Amino acid sequence: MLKLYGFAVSNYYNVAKTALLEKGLEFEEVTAWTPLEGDMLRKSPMGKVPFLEATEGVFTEAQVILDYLEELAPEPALLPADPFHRAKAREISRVIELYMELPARRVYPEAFFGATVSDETKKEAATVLRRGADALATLARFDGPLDGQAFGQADITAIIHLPLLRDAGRKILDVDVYEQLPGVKEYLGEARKRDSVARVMADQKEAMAAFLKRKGG
Ligand SMILES: N[C@@H](CCC(=O)N[C@@H](CS)C(=O)NCC(=O)O)C(=O)O
Repeated sequence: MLKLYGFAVSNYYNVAKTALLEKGLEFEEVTAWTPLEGDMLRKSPMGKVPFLEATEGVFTEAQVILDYLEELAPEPALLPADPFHRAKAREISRVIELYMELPARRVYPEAFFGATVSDETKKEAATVLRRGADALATLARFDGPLDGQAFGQADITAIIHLPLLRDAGRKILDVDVYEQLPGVKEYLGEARKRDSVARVMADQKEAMAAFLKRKGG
């Protein structure tokens, strides 16, 4: 059986978990806290979660996991059938990860863990985040599936990452990406009704207490 390693507070872990649930695949969740050590670090050499263990071995990176699942279990599809629309769906996911989640992540230590981030970092992060949100507003629609096709990878990426990065942006950078994304609140409200998303969010809420305890919160 597939084993998903990580913890249910991690947004990247939750991207992979939502895809597994959407696919209806059987999988086991194995808690792996960061910083990873020993055998866990050998399985995920960059020290990050999630990582997935299949019968043949282990691999890392949420997007790689999504693409593996798509090949392993093509139905229900989480990417459009034709190459062009697949590329457009992946483009949305990449923009969210590279130009929204990653810059916002630079200020997570201050937003969520009581640390301090330099003004220079904040300035850089705010610039990229604003551009990323503008790009997403251009590429995606919020009145149904983001790519205008069917619910899939791009939606999962958005549903899991946007609320967290928006929180950090609002708190620390004075950037509210939702103001740049008309219709996003209604879109996310609808998305939360999906069984997969509802389960992931409920599990995340439950896991938060254990997470904060570890962080000393
Ligand atoms: N590019 C990675 C990012 C994963 C990631 O940043 N995970 C965080 C938890 S949300 C983590 O493991 N952080 C620990 C670290 O970076 O040392 C992916 O897509 O899976």
